[in-house]
Amino acid sequence: MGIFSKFKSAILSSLSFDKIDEELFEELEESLILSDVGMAVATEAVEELRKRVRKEKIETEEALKAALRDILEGYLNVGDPAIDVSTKPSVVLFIGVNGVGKTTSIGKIAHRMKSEGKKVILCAGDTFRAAAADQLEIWSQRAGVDIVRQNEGTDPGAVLFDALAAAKARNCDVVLCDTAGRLHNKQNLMNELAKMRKIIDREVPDSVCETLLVLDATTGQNGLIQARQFKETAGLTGIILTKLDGTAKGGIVVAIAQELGVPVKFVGLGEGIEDLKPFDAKEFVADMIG
Ligand SMILES: Nc1nc2c(ncn2[C@@H]2O[C@H](COP(=O)(O)OP(=O)(O)O)[C@@H](O)[C@H]2O)c(=O)[nH]1
Ligand SMILES: [Mg+2]
Repeated sequence: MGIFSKFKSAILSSLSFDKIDEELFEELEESLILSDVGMAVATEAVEELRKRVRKEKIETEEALKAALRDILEGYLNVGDPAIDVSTKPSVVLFIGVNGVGKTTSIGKIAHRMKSEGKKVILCAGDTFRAAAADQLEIWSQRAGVDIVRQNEGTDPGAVLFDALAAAKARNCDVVLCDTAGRLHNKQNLMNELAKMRKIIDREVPDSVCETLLVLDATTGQNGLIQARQFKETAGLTGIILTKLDGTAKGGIVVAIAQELGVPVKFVGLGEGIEDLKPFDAKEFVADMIG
């Protein structure tokens, strides 16, 4: 059973492929919309499928599914699915609204990177609530990596400054930086990120810096709206899609990748430290289409 196999029942299993006709195309489009790929993607994908069926004289269910897989995979392959950690240190900022799974994803990714032999340090950039740094500290202990934190209410830029200094002094490979969900407010977010990037540019000028948007898959189309807003204000380099274990709505990543051109890097599949998987477009689509 595949990781994303919940989609399978959600999408194509109820369709009858006896004949490839207009009725089937319409049913396919409906099924795609149900999986939350969005109206625009569903329409475009099926239109493309119609063309291919004509051009390639597709007649069997298998060939039809292969063509649809290929079309959707094309939408998902919009950039490097790996997090760029090619400089020492590299910096990764995690942004997104409250409750989507930023802190949890940082813990999982820290664990993963550490097991790959990287020296990781966490930056408790969500200084809005004391509990946020406490939560990140628990993850740092679970993952067995260092953390830099300060008191509640400290300027996140100051915490990042300290974390970068510690990363240099301790010869770390990667700095994973948490942020506060309240940054969702446009102006706040822009100001805060501009400040953080300035500090990064000054303190570790040759470092690559990724800005990853964390999205909760269970929110479906709402995720697309968040992604649009964050892309406009924050200049995203990737998406982490969490809570795919609890939903059949993950099709939303197709809409996000297709519309915004931002690659999905990891998916969250539970609350545990191992419940994270690199995103694999081929596997995802195969589970979706069957
Ligand atoms: N089922 C499931 N729960 C998750 C996943 N990622 C995070 N969570 C839960 O979502 C809640 C919010 O996570 P948190 O990391 O605090 O979100 P943040 O506010 O964005 O930092 C917590 O209860 C997490 O355990 C996931 O992939 N699957
Ligand atoms: Mg948090």
